[in-house]
Amino acid sequence: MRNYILSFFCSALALSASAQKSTDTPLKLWYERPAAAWEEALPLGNARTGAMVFGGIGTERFQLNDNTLWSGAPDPGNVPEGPQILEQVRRQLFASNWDSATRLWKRMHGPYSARYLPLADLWLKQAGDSAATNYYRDLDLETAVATVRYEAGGVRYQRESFISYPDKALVVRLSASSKGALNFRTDLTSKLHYRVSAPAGNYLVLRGKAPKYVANRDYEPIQVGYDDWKGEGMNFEVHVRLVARGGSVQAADSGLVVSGADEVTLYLTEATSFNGFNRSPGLDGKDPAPIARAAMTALLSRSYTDLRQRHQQDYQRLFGRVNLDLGSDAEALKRPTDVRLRNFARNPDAQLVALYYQYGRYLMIASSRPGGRPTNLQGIWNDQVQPPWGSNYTTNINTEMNYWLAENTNLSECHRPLFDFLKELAVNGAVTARTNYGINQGWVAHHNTDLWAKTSPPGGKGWDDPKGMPRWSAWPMAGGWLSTHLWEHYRFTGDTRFLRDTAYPLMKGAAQFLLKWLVKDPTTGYLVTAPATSPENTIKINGKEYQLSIASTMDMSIIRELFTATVRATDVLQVDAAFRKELQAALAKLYPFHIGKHGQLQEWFKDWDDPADKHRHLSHLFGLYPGNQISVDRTPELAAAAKRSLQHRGDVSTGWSMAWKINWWARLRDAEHAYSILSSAFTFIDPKAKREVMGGGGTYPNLFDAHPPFQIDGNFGATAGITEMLLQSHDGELALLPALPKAWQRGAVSGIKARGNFTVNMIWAAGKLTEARIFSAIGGPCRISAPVPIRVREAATLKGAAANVLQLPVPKPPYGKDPAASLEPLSAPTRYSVTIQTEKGKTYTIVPQ
Ligand code: FUC
Repeated sequence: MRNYILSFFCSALALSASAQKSTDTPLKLWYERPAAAWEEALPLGNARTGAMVFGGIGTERFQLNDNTLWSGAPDPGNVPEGPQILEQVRRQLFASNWDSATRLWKRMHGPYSARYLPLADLWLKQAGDSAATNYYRDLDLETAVATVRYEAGGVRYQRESFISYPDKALVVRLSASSKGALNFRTDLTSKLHYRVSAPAGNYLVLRGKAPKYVANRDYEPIQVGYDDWKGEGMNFEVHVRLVARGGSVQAADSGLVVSGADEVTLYLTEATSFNGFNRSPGLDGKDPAPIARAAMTALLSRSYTDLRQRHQQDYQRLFGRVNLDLGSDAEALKRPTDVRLRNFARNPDAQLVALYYQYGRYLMIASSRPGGRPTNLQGIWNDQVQPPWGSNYTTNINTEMNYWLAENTNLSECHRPLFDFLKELAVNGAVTARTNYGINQGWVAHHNTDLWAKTSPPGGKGWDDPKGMPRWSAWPMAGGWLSTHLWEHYRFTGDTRFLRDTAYPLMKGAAQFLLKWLVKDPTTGYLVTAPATSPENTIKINGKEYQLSIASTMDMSIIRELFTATVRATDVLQVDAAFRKELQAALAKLYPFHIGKHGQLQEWFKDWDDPADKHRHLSHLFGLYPGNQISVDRTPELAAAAKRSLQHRGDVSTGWSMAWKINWWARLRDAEHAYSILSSAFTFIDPKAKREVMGGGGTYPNLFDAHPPFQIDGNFGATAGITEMLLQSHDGELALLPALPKAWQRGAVSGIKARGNFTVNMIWAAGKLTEARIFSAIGGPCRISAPVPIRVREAATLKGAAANVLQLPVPKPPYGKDPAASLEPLSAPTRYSVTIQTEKGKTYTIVPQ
């Protein structure tokens, strides 16, 4: 263990992109049985094609996805009479008629988002015996290869599979210990409309058609509606080619039959007719056939070994940047992953936490790569035609959480699909802003979106859906929140060209819309939002629930965060002085935070908070995380109020809610509370149990997060949270080990990132920092803090450092207090800091004094 820490620490210090191979703690999810349920299968992906590998014995199944395969077609759903509706809604709100405002708002509803759909299934059916011994399957996170091995009838079989990003294909290598032992049939099926043909003896093609409509509610008359093959709805093709060594491959009944082969390589490529967010995929789509075929043809010139090497190199370039060692338990390592998960409460083996952490990074690489679409509620993995919440983009937390780990776990380029998507949302969102709200500047997006970059409020257009709720639909804040990701990308990378060309225009557009969306509250004189929700929660006043009011804390926090970032961006870029002034003026007039009578951070416009409320959303804590308005050092009173709100809500909730709580407690520097919530993520969830839709959290055998049901945000949010426990950089300094729990007495991490483009390696023992190395990619002053007095080994410390990307000043937000509120400002353990002037390309060693 000790050697391992040292070796990885030293080699990682070179901060090279090459992968570090750990020997005694393999990063593998492994099992002794095939997957009996989808949540036991193992995910592969190149961010476009996804596969869940079941590892069956008689029958192997690869459940396939393509991240552009969604139902429907562009359907803006804007409401031309919107400006009048808005006026009426506001009139009701300012007269405190919350209910009539809510009823009126429903007329603003556009259609629900489209649904993300499964592509196809690839089946390999082995002839003969399905009883096997010595069964083993795994997913190796260091290579992104899934392997299945077993013995049957005296023969040892092995299947190895991966999905290559550079070569755009799923590749499976089947081998056996005896000559001629491979006898199986290959079929393709789909849950959507499809036809299969075999244009050659070793080649299969599945042509498919997606529905033009998939219902959101089970009471809609049409649940899954198709056009004919030439009509509306996505077209897609899946191509399979088999190459056998020995024996034969023949086409039979739309399948391929392999007889007596020694070894078989299966290649699968696929494509959809997706032709951009604003084009009908059925009437104006691309032809998927030549795309899938061209990808297949390109594979012909490469050997299996070559393809595997190219895949590994590409993958390890990203994955190998970070190592995390929290210690390991030799006994635990001998057990399959699902057993370790079941044992976690009794034996919280820290290597499972590290494995889960790296799995979060693996899932990000497998589902979000430059040029592709952003990850949806299930990443790219979905086997249902009507998946929970349409497996869509839910932007009032889930889509954002999916990207919380992108920067700090050193996968910055995986963030890019989200930025490309924002460009599309900005196009559609400008039309929605104009049509629905009469706002001619900037862009808006609401709580759900999809492949078609839908920006109108969801909720059911043209029919009065009883479940279409203003408590989530009246939320024109998605553009604002998502745009803060652009700013964070800049803060982590210091990439000014990105800020100028990509980030700033989008941030500006989101801010322009929100400037016009704000209205003056006639009673307080502050700028407020109206209508306002605290996403999905309701206000409880004298036993009655209300959905809408004005100036929710979350609305105001998102606006404050975005405006502050946009002002900073104008400073960095030296542009738009007049606009900057407008933003500054608005910032000064925004309805402030309030501390309510229970000592809580007030969620609503007035002190309506119910301390018994256990709602999963705690959107009013946006300013603590992911925002940067509430901080233990700068605003200890607000931090104490945020803590009180967290205590009221409790720990147990849905998967993503608990992941958010890890990040909040880490920001409050309460290591033990953050760890205790993280530990409860390791509650084994049996996929065969009823797919409950609200709550509990936990993890499925394949380490997918359970809302339940499966939602990938919890995986990503927890990985981000673990990083936040080890390193923070939001508050003008690089805080080393800000929330290190007792459970991680010794450990090491390398390659994680901080704002200001610093790469950080740390080693600690007996709960105390032993050494940190900080690599500065762009230079600049850097304040470093730690729980112990520290010094810099080989650089002069700076007095009164100038601000850089890391240290952009963050203003203290003003706040009011209920006269009845009583609480002490939060006091956190003492920290010690040093400031250095870093030079670009240099590494600095920090040691305890
Ligand atoms: C929001 C959340 C739910 C779920 C869904 C996808 O509606 O409140 O818990 O995560 O999104």
